[in-house]
Amino acid sequence: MAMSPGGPAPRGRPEDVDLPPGQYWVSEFPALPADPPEMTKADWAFSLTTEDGRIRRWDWAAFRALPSQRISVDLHCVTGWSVLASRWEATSVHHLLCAVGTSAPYVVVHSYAGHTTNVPLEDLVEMPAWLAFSRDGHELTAAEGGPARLLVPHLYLWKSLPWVSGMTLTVNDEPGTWERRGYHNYGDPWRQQRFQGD
Ligand SMILES: Nc1nc2c(c(=O)[nH]1)N[C@H]1C(S)=C(S)[C@@H](COP(=O)(O)O)O[C@H]1N2
Ligand SMILES: [Mo]
Repeated sequence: MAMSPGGPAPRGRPEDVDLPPGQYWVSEFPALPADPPEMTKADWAFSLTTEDGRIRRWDWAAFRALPSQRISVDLHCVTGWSVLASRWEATSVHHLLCAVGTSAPYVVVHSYAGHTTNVPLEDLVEMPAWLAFSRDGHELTAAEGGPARLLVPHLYLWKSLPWVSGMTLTVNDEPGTWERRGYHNYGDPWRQQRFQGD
């Protein structure tokens, strides 16, 4: 691909890709909130807590030693915009979950911003879900949700927590920050599950 002096050429709208109902295409990610938590890689860790209180922890070096892949994903924000074919480098959440034994059906995801979101375990195991640390060839900045952010491309983007800090496996489904504010508990963009009752 030709590079313009200022960086990669702007992405065009990929042809033959449908958008979920009610979504519009944007070429670039709108900015996240301006006050990202400052988390250096030296202090960063991802903690996985099982339903019976066992904790498995990866510091940055251990996390980056896991296999990773270059992926291209379509992401759909509940506010209406979609970015298609965004390019990330990421580790499969499945790799992390495989490190612990669990029969818990739900997951609460935590972020360094103090927010949480809930996702069925099956969605993180059966569907591709990722911890991403790089986008468009550069390491994620704090403004982009780094050092690492979750990507759950088949659900609305609020489920893909920026500044991810860990996950807790739970026996009961526990609504997270946005779900308690009235966003849909599951959030399937193809079924327009934006808010409770949709
Ligand atoms: N700190 C923080 N802010 C965030 C997010 C987040 O994960 N962490 N998600 C964004 C996304 S994807 C959405 S859709 C909105 C939803 O919250 P709102 O109803 O306050 O706009 O929050 C945005 N702000
Ligand atoms: Mo969003």
